[in-house]
Formats: sequence, C-alpha cells, structure tokens
Amino acid sequence: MAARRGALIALEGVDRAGKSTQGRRLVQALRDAGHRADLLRFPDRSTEIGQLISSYLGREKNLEDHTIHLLFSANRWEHVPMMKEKLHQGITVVVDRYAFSGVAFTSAKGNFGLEWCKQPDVGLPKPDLILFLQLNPEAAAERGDFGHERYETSSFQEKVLQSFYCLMEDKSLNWKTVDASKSIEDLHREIKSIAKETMEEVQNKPLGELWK
Ligand code: T5A
Ligand code: NA
Repeated sequence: MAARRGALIALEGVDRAGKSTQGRRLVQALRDAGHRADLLRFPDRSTEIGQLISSYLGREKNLEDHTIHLLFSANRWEHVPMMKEKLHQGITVVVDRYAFSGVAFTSAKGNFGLEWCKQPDVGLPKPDLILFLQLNPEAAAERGDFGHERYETSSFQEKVLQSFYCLMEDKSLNWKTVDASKSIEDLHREIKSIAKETMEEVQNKPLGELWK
C-alpha cells in the first residue's frame, strides 16, 4: 500500500479576516495532536521574488500590473517541489493565501479577465480544502487600521470579495466558508475539525492539479 499523503489546505479571505492567526493555530494544534504539519505563507517575502513583491506592496517599488501578477504566481511555483515532497511524505501543508488571492486581487483592478488571471497558476498542487474566512470589509477594516500597503482600502477589498465569490462558483474545488467574525478560539475549533476530516478523506487519494 502506498504511503499516506498529507492534505493541502488553503486559507483565503479578504485582508484582516484572520488567515495568519488561524494558520498558525491550526498547524500548532495538528502538531500537538501528533500529526505532521507545516505552514507556508504567500507571498513568501523571504525569497528574491518575494522581496520584489514586498517592496511593491510597501509602495517602495512600482511594477506594471501584469508583471506583479506573474511574480506572485512565480513565488508560488518556486515552492512547488518542496510542497509536493512534504505532501508525499505525509506532511499536511497549510497555505496562508494561495492562487485564489492572486486571481482575486489582480482581477479587482479591472481590465483583467478571470481566465487570464488564472492561467499562470494552472497546474499548481490543487488544495484538498479551501477555507474561506468570510468577513465583511467594514468589519475587517475595524480590526486595527488598514496600514499603508497597497490594496488596503475598503473599496478595493469589496471588489476583491466579489472576485472571490466568482471563484467559489467552481464546484470542482472544495470550498468551505467559515464565519470569521467569530472569536479566534471558536473559529479555530471549527477549522481544526474541518481540516482533520479532510486529512482523513484524502490520505489515500492522489494530489490534484489546480484548474486542470
Ligand atoms: N496578494 C497576495 C496578491 O495581490 N496576490 C497574491 O497572489 C497574494 C498571495 C499581502 C497582500 O498581497 C496581496 C493580498 C494582500 O493585500 P499578506 O502578507 O498575506 O498579503 O497580508 P497581511 O497584511 O499579512 O495579512 P492580512 O491583512 O490578510 O490579515 P490576516 O492574515 O487575514 O489576519 P491576521 O490573522 O493577521 O489578523 C489581523 C488582525 O485581526 C485580529 C488579529 O489579532 C490581528 O490584529 N484577529 C481577530 N480579531 C477578532 N476576532 C477574530 N476572530 C480575529 N482573528 C484575527
Ligand atoms: Na496575513
């Protein structure tokens, strides 16, 4: 019998929905329960590509809109060999944002079709579960002021949310919406239980390819 693989679990949602908080909590809880689990965060600002992205987000650098879209995607692809290795070794990989953020944010700029935005990420490891942390942009803005990074305005976030809703119509993906206005602890318990169910379900199934 082939070795059991880990699950690929993506956390998505608008800015301030609590993705990073829940990602950290989830990986810690899985480890405490004896599972092997690792957290990855996109963008990963530590690589050369990630540093370019970070200076774009921090408004130190301007990049043309298609160019930055492709850099966000490249920042995911550069981690794919390591992600696949972990998953096949039985390690569950939790990703804090993934290709869906990539598509939702660029398409919210207007002048970008969803299909064009998806292309560079076609074939990435397909998440077994995408947890969408649902929070209205006004509530999100109240969680500490939006900073000065690009995209951190309520009107832009509203467009991002609409793009996410379009992506969620794709029933070939396992989207689960959770109410991110709950307390950190309640949300954590809900997420942990959905994640564990998914890990059980997919352990003997092949890893898929996104949007293929
Ligand atoms: N982007 C990203 C693209 O344009 N294309 C791409 O391909 C990708 C991957 C940076 C930007 O890049 C864009 C999207 C973003 O605009 P980032 O580095 O992930 O992305 O952004 P961050 O600013 O680090 O994170 P977010 O703003 O998205 O916040 P999170 O992770 O959703 O929220 P979190 O956990 O940091 O919590 C925010 C605050 O709320 C509190 C926390 O304590 C914290 O203060 N909080 C709660 N308060 C009350 N109740 C709860 N349940 C709470 N949960 C958290
Ligand atoms: Na975050």
